[in-house]
Amino acid sequence: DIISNGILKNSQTVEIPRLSIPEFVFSRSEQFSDLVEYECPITKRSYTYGQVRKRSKNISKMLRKKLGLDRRDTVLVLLQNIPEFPIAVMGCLEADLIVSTANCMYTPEEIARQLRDSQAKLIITSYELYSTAQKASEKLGRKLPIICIKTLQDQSLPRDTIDFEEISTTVLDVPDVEPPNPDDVAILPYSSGTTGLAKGVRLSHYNIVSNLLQVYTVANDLIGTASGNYQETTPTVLPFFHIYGFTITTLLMMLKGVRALTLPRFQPDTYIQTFKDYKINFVYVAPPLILFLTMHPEVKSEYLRHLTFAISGAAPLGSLDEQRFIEKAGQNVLMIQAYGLTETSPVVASNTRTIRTKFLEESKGSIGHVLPNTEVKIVKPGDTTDTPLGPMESGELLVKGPQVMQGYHNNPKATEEIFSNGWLRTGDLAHYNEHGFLYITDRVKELIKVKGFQVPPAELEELLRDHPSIADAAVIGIPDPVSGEVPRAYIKLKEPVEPEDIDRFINDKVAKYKRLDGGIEFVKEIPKNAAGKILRRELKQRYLQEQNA
Ligand code: 4UU
Repeated sequence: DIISNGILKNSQTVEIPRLSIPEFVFSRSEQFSDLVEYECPITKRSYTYGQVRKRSKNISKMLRKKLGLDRRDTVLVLLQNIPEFPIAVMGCLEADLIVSTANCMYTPEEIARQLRDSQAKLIITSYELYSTAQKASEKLGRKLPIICIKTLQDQSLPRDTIDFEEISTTVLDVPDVEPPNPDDVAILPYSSGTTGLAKGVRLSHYNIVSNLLQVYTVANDLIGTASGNYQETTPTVLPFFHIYGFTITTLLMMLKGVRALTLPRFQPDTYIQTFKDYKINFVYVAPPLILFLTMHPEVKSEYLRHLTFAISGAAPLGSLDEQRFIEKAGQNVLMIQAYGLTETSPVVASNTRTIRTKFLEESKGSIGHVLPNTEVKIVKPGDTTDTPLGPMESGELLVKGPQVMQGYHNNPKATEEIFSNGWLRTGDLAHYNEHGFLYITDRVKELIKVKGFQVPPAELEELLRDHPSIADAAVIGIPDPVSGEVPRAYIKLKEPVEPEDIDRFINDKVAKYKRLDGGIEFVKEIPKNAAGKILRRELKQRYLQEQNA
């Protein structure tokens, strides 16, 4: 909106209250007490706004006064998208505990690493994920208490677990837990940032409350506020453990009284059924879901007729894909792109202004304008002075704002590296036009994104180097029409081995989306610079050239 000396800002600003997440969200959602907040469309179990509020309070007291957790201890939440997920999280936050959200597709090895790194004291999981949690805890060599959630009445809880239903319905006759300080860390999701392995991202109550209000300011009129019999409905298929699902599809919805339909995982049939059974007002999705809704023959245009908007983020969506979606869903549907990072709570920019400006045509494929209270600039990669570039000049995007994380957990070196004179380096290549619309064009960081999920190449390389026949390895992301990108490995061998053997070795240890679906290539040498840094961009250039030849 406002461009001055190469720094982009929004003309609006918003005042951010010094409140914790539960204080802020619950005060806003009090008016919706009798409305359904979360509903599982498969089992039909649901909770009203009032029930969520009560249960959160009960849990907070139990965790602190009965289960012996101290203020600012960390709880690892390992859950699929179920109605109890946000209840568990709010309970922990109200108890001034730190919630480390874990990927429910992870293997026990991957969970164990996060347990160790985050120093979690307790795990909250579900009947379905209990064995992963238990194996991870075993690998840690320290038996952590586990709170378990039943998703069906007839399930019997594993021995030694604490019943979630019990801790969320027991009313302890003790004073409420004192609300967290806004600067206390609230959540600790994991992200690899611009380089290396996944790190805990320290997001405070203030960071998240800021981002909620920043997004609310520009997106408020997209969603109708519930009142009386009026309530909007959205299916929530983006995982709650990822920052996009966490801040937007769980917390932001609470401010409007939305009914969120929780889908435990993406399954084409159940997703489509949700559109048949409910009037769906809007969707928050990632590019693969836009492609699914556009291409899948079973998704009829009529299922999309109630949609007022679809917001896509977490990976690039081409303007042609935006166009095709609108053709199927109808001209009344706003196709909006948004952009963010785990490190920024997550939202930095969104194209919600499209509706109110005449620049619709010029904003195709754009992530829109920067949010209120946020500044961004584009700088030449490698320019240590961070001098802002002008319109249409391509460079790395830097961000400043109240939603920017405090830093990485127990990792001052990585924290120092990602900040530059108070600005966060996104590792994304971008430019803006004369109207202040931002475009993300490429990634200069190592990160690979498969269907919007993070795959840190360093993690796969480390695993590969553990294979007895492998001397060295490099991993890059190559383009894929369905997933956006897929990982591809370049391997220097010590002794002959079949690629299938390497695949098996990796597949046992990582979540499915991290598998080497882009193939394996054996090489004589891994290209590195003088400092020993892998030249991943060189490998990628080479790969793309070979494809074009
Ligand atoms: C091109 O993916 C996210 C957060 C996404 C998000 C959340 C709320 C988007 C919109 C929204 O409203 O976080 P991470 O940490 O998993 O991945 C961050 C990286 C970015 O650095 C960028 O490379 O994901 C990529 N990315 C995008 N790329 C995120 N959004 C976009 C986008 N276009 N719209």
